[in-house]
Amino acid sequence: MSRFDPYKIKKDFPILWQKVNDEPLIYLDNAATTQKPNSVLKAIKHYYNWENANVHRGVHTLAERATTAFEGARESVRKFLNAHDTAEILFTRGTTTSLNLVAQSFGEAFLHEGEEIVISVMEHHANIIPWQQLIKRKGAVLKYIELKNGELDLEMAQDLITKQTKIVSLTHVSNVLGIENPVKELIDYAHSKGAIFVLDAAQSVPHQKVDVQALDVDFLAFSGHKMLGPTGIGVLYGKRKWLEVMEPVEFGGEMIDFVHRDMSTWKELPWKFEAGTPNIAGATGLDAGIRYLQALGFDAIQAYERKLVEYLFSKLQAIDGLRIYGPQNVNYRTGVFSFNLENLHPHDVATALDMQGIAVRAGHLCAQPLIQNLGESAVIRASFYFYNTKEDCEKLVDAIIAAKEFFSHGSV
Ligand code: C6P
Repeated sequence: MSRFDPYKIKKDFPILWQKVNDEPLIYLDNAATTQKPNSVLKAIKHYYNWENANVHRGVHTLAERATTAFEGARESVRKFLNAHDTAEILFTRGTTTSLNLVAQSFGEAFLHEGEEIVISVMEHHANIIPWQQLIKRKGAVLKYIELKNGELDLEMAQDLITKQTKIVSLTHVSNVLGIENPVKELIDYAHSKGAIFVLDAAQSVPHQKVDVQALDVDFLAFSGHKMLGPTGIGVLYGKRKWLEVMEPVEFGGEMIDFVHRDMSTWKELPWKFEAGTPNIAGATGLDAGIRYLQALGFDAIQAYERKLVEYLFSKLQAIDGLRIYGPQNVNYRTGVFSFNLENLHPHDVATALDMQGIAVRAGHLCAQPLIQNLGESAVIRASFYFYNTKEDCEKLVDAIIAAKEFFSHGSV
């Protein structure tokens, strides 16, 4: 912990050195996307300067370098997740594409009329709509676990997950409430009823060690851009036993073994799910992002983020007229804080903060059922990462108080 110096770390992220609206940038929109350290930028540049070629095709030296870099990135992801085998690591565009792939491929093959999918009211749209579309095609049923005291209602989860359930798909950490769900318990429960479990790990994998074998999860999805990597690259982990019996959902080059005039056969895993030229540069950037996180170590990251969570939560709680959504017990919180200020529109507050160089998100956060459940149409969200500092949190709090005063005087 003593080696963990956020001020030194911040120097690795060139974008954070700038001024925005004449103020030093304070970037608190990390749940939307994180910034990229020099090592990630360098890895992408190195790839284009020295290795760029198409993968798995050419025999020339650059093609071999590109293939080695791409497959090396897959091995990094495998180790990162502690997956058994690189065959279980599929590169996708991100969490959204990964979840759609499971719905379209596993769902298409194994979900039958009348069977049930269980999700929760705190899901991101990417973990709602693919299932809505699937049940329409299949005549199946979609059920929602509701909230109780700002947390997932676990009794309701047990009532809803039955022998009729084929798929349970839940978020690990909510992008609105910042709460971490007790997924191991739920995975075991789903399995005891014969259902598979899909984990949306978009907001957890960037902040903590996630071990797919220890969790025994069937599928896990995440996005590279939320963990220092570039946009357009993500991962779907799937147990080999499922991926082997699933059909691809995209077809074309790269994924075929042999193409006849009237039928084709597929390559082995993982390539049968990766049609077309993949995001090779993106994979090398993700690889560099993973290395950066591993060099810091998740124990140190989590210990540091924990301190910031406690600090910011207590400061926000002390602001008169500010309502924080999600668990009021700080132990259940992560670095995602959604809130509203009495009588003020979230977009006005976010704009006022931006004028002070502070980047936060405002809106429905791609989680409309949850925002409606909270009785709102929009919220303000500040979300941090390990390069944020206590000073960033102080400035946020001061800026919220200043915005509140500005608007209340403006309305007199
Ligand atoms: N949430 C946010 O500001 P993509 O867009 O595919 O990289 O990730 C989708 C996604 C899925 N699940 C969860 C829990 C998420 O938080 C997100 C992305 C961003 O909250 C952008 S809407």
